[in-house]
Amino acid sequence: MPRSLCFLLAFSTAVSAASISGRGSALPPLGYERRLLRDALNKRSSNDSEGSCITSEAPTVSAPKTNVWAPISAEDNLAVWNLLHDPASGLNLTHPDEATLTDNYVFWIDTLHTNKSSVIPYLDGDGPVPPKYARTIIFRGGQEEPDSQEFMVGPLPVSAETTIEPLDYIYNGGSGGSVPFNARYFDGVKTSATDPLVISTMTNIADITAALFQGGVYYGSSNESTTLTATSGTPQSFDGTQAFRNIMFRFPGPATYMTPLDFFLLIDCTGTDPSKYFVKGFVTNERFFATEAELRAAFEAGEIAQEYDQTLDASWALVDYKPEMGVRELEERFAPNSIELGGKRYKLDKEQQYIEYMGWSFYMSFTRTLGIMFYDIKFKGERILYELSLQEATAQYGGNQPKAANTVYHDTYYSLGAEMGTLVEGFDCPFGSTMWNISYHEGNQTIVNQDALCIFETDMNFPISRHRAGGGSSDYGFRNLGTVKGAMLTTRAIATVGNYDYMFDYSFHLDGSLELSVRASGYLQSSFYYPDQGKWGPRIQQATQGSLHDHILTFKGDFDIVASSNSLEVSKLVSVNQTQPWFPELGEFEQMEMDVSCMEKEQQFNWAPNNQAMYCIVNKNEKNAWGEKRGYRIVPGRSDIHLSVLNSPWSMKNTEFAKSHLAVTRQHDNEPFANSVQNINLPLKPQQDFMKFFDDESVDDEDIVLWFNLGMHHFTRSEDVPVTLFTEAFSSIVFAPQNFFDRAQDGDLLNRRWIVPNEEGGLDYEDYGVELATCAVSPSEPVLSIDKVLEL
Ligand SMILES: *[C@@H]1O[C@H](CO)[C@@H](O)[C@H](O)[C@H]1NC(C)=O
Ligand SMILES: *[C@@H]1O[C@H](CO)[C@@H](O)[C@H](O)[C@H]1NC(C)=O
Ligand SMILES: *[C@@H]1O[C@H](CO)[C@@H](O)[C@H](O)[C@H]1NC(C)=O
Ligand SMILES: *[C@@H]1O[C@H](CO)[C@@H](O)[C@H](O)[C@H]1NC(C)=O
Ligand SMILES: *[C@@H]1O[C@H](CO)[C@@H](O)[C@H](O)[C@H]1NC(C)=O
Ligand SMILES: *[C@@H]1O[C@H](CO)[C@@H](O)[C@H](O)[C@H]1NC(C)=O
Ligand SMILES: *[C@@H]1O[C@H](CO)[C@@H](O)[C@H](O)[C@H]1NC(C)=O
Ligand SMILES: [Cu+2]
Repeated sequence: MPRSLCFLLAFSTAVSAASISGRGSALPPLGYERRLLRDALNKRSSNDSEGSCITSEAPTVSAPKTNVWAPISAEDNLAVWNLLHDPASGLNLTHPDEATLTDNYVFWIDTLHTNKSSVIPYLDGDGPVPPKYARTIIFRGGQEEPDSQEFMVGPLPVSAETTIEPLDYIYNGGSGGSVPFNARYFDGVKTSATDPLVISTMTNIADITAALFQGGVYYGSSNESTTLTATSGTPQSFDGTQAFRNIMFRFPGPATYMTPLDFFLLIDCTGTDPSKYFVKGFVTNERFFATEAELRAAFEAGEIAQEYDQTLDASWALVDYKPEMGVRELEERFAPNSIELGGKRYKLDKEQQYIEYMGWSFYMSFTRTLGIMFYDIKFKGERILYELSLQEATAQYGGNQPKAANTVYHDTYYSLGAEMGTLVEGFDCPFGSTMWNISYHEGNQTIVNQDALCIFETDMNFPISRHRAGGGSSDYGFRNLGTVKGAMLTTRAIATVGNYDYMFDYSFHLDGSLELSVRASGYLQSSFYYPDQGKWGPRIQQATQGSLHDHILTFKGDFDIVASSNSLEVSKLVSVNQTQPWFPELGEFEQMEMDVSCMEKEQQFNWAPNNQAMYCIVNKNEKNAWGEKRGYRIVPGRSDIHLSVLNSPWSMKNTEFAKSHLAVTRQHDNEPFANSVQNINLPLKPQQDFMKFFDDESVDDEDIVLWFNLGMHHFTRSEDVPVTLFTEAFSSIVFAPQNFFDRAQDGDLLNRRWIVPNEEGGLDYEDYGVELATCAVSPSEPVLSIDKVLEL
């Protein structure tokens, strides 16, 4: 039994190596984690091509085509920046560091998506490589009619042919790439313009805030005597004709989100002239005071005393070790890990950001707003998806106070992709994961987020298939048994946008299915605790309420099942009365059948009640060996929801993509995105109106796009302290072959066992040549010790 012996040996070596080193228990957990992070940052300096299963690099492959979706390079960004700032461009730009409200300056530069119509002839034929373009948003406060205008700049690299043109064609709201001044992103320039009003107002009532909030005063964020922080969310306008800030005050510190106070200042900040900004009022104790005089009168009458003190020290809300919580037996031992014992089984073209794995192949891209994106996803050489990308991360809150009631977030507004940060090997991703950098542009610079994307194959910890069939029996009571090992390749990135860490996993399974999951961890945007406001969430600390909210993650799946012409087939399970002559005694009786049809027109729709319908993207022109239409099924996973509130003024027309579980539209070059990045401040007059995608076009045997939502109704709880847990805050969906093949795609896998009882009463054991790996886990090289991992 050499094989099982080897396995036992490997197992015991790993255990003893970890326990001999004893470093994990000798060091305080925080110090230990820092070492790992430092290690992740320094990356591996040793010889990566060595054979260890932890250090080995993935084999390389050459992408069949140039990655035409790739992000623009640092050189292109700099050249675009210089071109924009060249006086000859006529844009009259000021450097952002010196800009005021009434100057023109660059907000950001990013990569413009490449039109599918120009990609397909290149990808599938001899067409030319499509031209590359940058997109840039320019704030034009220096204009007669101030606005924000987006431009496309290309072709790249910058040459005499390169032009700067308004980027209007992807927006359907009526004003193209122009966003009114009042609705544009509230950057530092715009926020500081409101400082004088906020500071003078809060200074005038410093005696009141100090008395109510344990000495809390606000004289501006840079004043050394200030003891409060000010925060306002979005939207900050309804339609661009007004601008406002509903400011909430909190105690500062790393967990400031968890120490909110019962005090709000509402200001109007419409236009480019700060002298015209004014105070709309104050809110505390669930009462509104239009003027400082009214507030002061109530204060002096003792009417607005605070029932609870907020905690000044928020150490209870840090994600650090809490020894006072006690000890869990054996927990000082190093936790289990997933290791690629047989070496890496996926191939990479790092230059082209192209990956091959077990029949899968795909390209990756990235934008600062949408994060990581996938293109030309094929399985066994046939295209399944042209594009798979996040479109928006929405969160909407509720509460009887200005901040929670007002808050809707679109995280693309905050450049979600740029917030995809460094991952900790061994904790955020398995040891030995391939780590790629993510970079984005800031001004004329390119910022590198090191090791922000990890790629790894893991054991699924359950077989992809197995069966114990009749036939044969042995001394072991055995019957024929077949079992196939489960594994999957995952690409993962975590975006920390303000208070939340969203973890995005795209997992490619051996059977041709593709799973997407999103998990959320991080601080609740909490509210001050009011005993009568339980309907907006529970009390989670002495003066803190966890505010009720929804998270909706909107994705685009541009399916191309073998080719671009696809249909959305709905198979409803219906219960029907029928008779069958061989059951005369039953008369009419109910049974189920499938009612199959294809959707005709573009539409938004929801999962059927009781999940009693199957939705498949099929290619009517492609049949499998049995004459069935080849397709992929959209399999609902966990928590596939839409927004709870459909008619809120704060999300009325700019968040329509989050208001149904699913939607299907025709693919168009001018409808690449569900949302626009500055739409959040335009709920009543959107720059991009998702509803306009539904203009009665046919989706039957056409190039169609499926839009789908993952998410979570966040019923906040004490266990969201210190942070929301990834275990529970979790949503997923699966795309699985549905008659795409003639049989399950596991027969060609060698990592399996076929065990049959033999004549002698023993077992014949077939391993198809795939022996248990010894890899680094051998007596001569106990690589699994923690020390060794730290030194990689
Ligand atoms: C790295 O390892 C490979 C394979 O063992 C070896 O050929 C090469 O010389 C090593 N390079 C260095 C710099 O040690
Ligand atoms: C250029 O912008 C500045 C403000 O930054 C403005 O004062 C000036 O009038 C503008 N020049 C032209 C020609 O528009
Ligand atoms: C992409 O397609 C749109 C719509 O047809 C067109 O207006 C635009 O110029 C195209 N972009 C490029 C870079 O060719
Ligand atoms: C900070 O604010 C206080 C109170 O308004 C003021 O007296 C002081 O001058 C400010 N400090 C600075 C550096 O502006
Ligand atoms: C990531 O970026 C760092 C710093 O720019 C660089 O040293 C490293 O080689 C990069 N890693 C990869 C995998 O490209
Ligand atoms: C970027 O701009 C800054 C000034 O804004 C300048 O000092 C720096 O040299 C520029 N970098 C490059 C690469 O041009
Ligand atoms: C089948 O017939 C029974 C008896 O008439 C009726 O109660 C039931 O609702 C029918 N079922 C369906 C699905 O029509
Ligand atoms: Cu949440």
